[in-house]
Amino acid sequence: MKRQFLTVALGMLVSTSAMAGGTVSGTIKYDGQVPPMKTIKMSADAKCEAKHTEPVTAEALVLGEGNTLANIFVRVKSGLPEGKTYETPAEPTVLNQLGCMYVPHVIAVQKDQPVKILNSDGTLHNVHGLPTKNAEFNVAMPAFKKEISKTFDQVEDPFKVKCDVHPWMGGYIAVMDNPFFDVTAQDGKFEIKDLPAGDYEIEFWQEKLGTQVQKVTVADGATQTLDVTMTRPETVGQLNFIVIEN
Ligand SMILES: [Cu+2]
Repeated sequence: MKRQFLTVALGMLVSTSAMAGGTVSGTIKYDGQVPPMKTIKMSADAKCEAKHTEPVTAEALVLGEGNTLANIFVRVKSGLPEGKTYETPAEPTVLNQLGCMYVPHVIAVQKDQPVKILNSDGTLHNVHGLPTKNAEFNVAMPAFKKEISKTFDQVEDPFKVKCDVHPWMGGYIAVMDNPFFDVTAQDGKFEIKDLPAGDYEIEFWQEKLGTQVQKVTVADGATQTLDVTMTRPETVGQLNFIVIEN
């Protein structure tokens, strides 16, 4: 009798965990003419220049094989349960200054989650964040200052981070109040896990291509594929698209 009860209890446990939410995943590609990216000249700082053996190009549009899109911030725009709050991860997200570039170029964190900003270059950087909802910040990181930590207490769309020493340096930080987001690497792949079953709008953001929204229905225990193509909006002129002054 006791044994039978245990079997039933275990069975329920397994089915509950298998049913806990669904996944949305897919690949984001670029469609359209690929504009040439401007080469960044780092001769103003010998330490920056020395970090690179290959020419460095602007990151306004970073493509992988088959025109997959890097640096796409993917998030749930609508559909999450109203009023639910989510735990803040204690683990920091890292933003490195490496070869006088921001690595990764785009990051996303949850509210109050630490962003560990590293200086791996042995040269002076100046991290200048330009949020509009969070407080603006401007922190000098001399060669000896290898690490600082920042947190953001307001949800905010991706905002620019720049370096006042190296004008070509630019990156983005987005702040979320839930864990349902991702940022693509060069393979263009994203995955948002553990979504409660329901209907959602998923938003895709790229710094020059703008945003795109797709609808998706998520079922418990299932993966829904959402392959997305982004292209240059009419309003972005071809030249504007590629010009990054340095
Ligand atoms: Cu710098």
